[in-house]
Amino acid sequence: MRIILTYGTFDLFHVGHIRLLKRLSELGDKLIVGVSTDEFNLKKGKKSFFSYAERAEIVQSCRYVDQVIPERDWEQKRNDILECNVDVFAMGDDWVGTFDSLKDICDVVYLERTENISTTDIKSKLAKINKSELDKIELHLHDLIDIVKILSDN
Ligand code: C2G
Repeated sequence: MRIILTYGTFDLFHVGHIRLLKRLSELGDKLIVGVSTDEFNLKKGKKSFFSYAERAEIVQSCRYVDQVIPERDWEQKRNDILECNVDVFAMGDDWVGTFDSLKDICDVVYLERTENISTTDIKSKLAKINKSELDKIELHLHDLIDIVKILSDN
């Protein structure tokens, strides 16, 4: 039984996450995912849209994932690897080199990230859509006000 372990926030679950988890599941027989708790997210400087419970439920529901555990701090990886008999610790390559110190107890691999998608991008695009929609509505409102003024003057 070849066991794979990864960690992440997995907020606003998207194809970048799915493609990584799919590739990780193909590396072994069991994929364990450490999902960052809301408290740990704050330590990472992140505020996720979905709560830990929702993000854990979404990741657990993914066909490629066998088990979800909470990621509460930076230091738990070594202990998790030993306790879960992990063979391969893997992350997206935005983390390349960061966890090489774990190579004494398991293989450490970094897989290519999926280009052009991230939770941060999704959030900023959504924010812009609201803004541009509001701007359009405001423009039409001013047109309506002008028409009402003309009509009331006549
Ligand atoms: N990812 C990816 N492609 C993307 C976006 C993310 O392959 N377009 C990968 C990341 O490289 C990471 C995983 O998906 O391996 C989860 O990404 P995040 O939810 O952003 O997690 P992160 O903030 O990187 O947390 O202790 C490790 C941290 O908890 C990792």
